[in-house]
Amino acid sequence: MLASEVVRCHVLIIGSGGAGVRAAIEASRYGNVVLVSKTIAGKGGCTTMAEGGYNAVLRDQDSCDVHREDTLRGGAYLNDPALVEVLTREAPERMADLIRWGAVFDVTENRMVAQRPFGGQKFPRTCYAGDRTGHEIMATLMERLDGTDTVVMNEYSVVDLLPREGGVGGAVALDRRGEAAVILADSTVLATGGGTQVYDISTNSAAGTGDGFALGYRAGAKLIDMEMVQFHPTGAVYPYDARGRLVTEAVRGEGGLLLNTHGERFMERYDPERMELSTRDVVARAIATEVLEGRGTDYGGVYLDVTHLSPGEIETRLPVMLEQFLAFGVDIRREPMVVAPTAHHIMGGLAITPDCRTTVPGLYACGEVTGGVHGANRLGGNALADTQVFGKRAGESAGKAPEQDKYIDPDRLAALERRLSAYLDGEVNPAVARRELKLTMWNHAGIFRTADELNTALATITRLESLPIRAASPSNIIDCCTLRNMCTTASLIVRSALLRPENRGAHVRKDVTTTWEPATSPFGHTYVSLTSAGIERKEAVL
Ligand code: MEZ
Repeated sequence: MLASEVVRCHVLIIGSGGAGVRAAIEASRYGNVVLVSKTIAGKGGCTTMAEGGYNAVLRDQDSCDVHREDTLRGGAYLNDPALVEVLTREAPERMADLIRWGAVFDVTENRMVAQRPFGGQKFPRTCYAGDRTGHEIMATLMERLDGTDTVVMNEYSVVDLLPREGGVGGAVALDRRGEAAVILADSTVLATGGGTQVYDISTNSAAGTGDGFALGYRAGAKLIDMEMVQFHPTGAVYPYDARGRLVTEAVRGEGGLLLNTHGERFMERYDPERMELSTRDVVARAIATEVLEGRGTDYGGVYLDVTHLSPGEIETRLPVMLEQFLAFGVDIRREPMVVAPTAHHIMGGLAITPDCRTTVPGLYACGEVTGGVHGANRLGGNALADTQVFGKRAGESAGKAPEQDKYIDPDRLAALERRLSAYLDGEVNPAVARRELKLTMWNHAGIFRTADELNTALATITRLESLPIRAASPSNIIDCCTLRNMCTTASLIVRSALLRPENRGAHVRKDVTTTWEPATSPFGHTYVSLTSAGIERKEAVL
């Protein structure tokens, strides 16, 4: 099964969303690049599904300092300030790259890039292409990638990173038939995106199974703040099969109102100043509370209403929303949507430096698989900017890395082959275990948490991890590997949630009464690696 193909390159990029493709474009200036994509590159990740926008300071009345302060405040000051500084300073330059490469954003009457308000921001700085911003960005990046010599390996899933003396030297990937390729590289970039598919209800594409968190963890990297899971306030609630699908924040940015079944604009009770444009953690909790306290709809959601906007405004500014809801039998020009929180983004991840080095030599990371940029709560519109800013930086750092010996350790490969082949003799259908994992995470590690619930989740995850999972054929081995990654990601989330004894940003422990003013919390990052786990304490504050 193994090593049917051996590929050697300067830079290996794992992941083909906005961060991975941006990294590949940059790295290809320095040497030969291989990009491994679990899906068809450019089609599968979450970037293409990002609807509402990209935050960048483009007007004299706005400033990078204000963007930085909005991001830190929104992130409950858990963000790494150096990463936020980079994000906010470089987002406009990376936006300019996209425009130079042909991306078409909406413009104002005087031909400036149009910007709309998004939650938690003091200035309307979210640039957009209708409500298909990510799609426009991804199409542009893919065209640009085509102009480089990058070799794209479509529909290959990485099963493990390959160690090299004290670091990482490439990866092993399986194609759809279960045939392996060994890719040896001087430097390796993880750009695998997020993992909220570990929850029952999620906005993520099917590819969002948290592979990168698990690959990085197994390779010895340090992960921070994995408990910080963003629940997007507004996911579709019905029909059943569409549950969780993203209803963009742009709906609220364009003036959409949140109402409970009593017709109340309930955000007045939770954030009277910012109302619907409060930060996502606050709005998601508000909606969940309305539903829990009996003021939700029969479907378990609240109303999101844009019927006061003109049909023309809805048709031009929210065309995807209009089309999506028409397909569900709802005309949002005439009736409200029903929405509820949905797992959207993991704000924790691999610890990185501003030049995207992880704690493991030879391994770089960018985009959602990293932690520290968004702190305890991400502002809508900062993720697309993150992919471009840190994608470029990761590609550049990996590209500049020196050449290394590229060798295959036959013992290591033989052990991997034995582990993968064992799945063919397993007993339990991975789809059954996957279902249980997703329900467990949704029910016990969601918006509101307690230590008891988290321990229940951890016990289930530990049991699922030990099951003899079965691959019905070699092409199903990857399903078993994916389940293993999902279990690892879920376990990292839950273990980290148990480590943080405070309520902060998206992390709410109902059994913990301690709430600090975010800026003065004595706690820093939670961290988990193969060798240690804990929470940083800021002695100076204590
Ligand atoms: O940054 C995001 O998550 C985003 C823009 C999503 C959305 O609501 O459209």
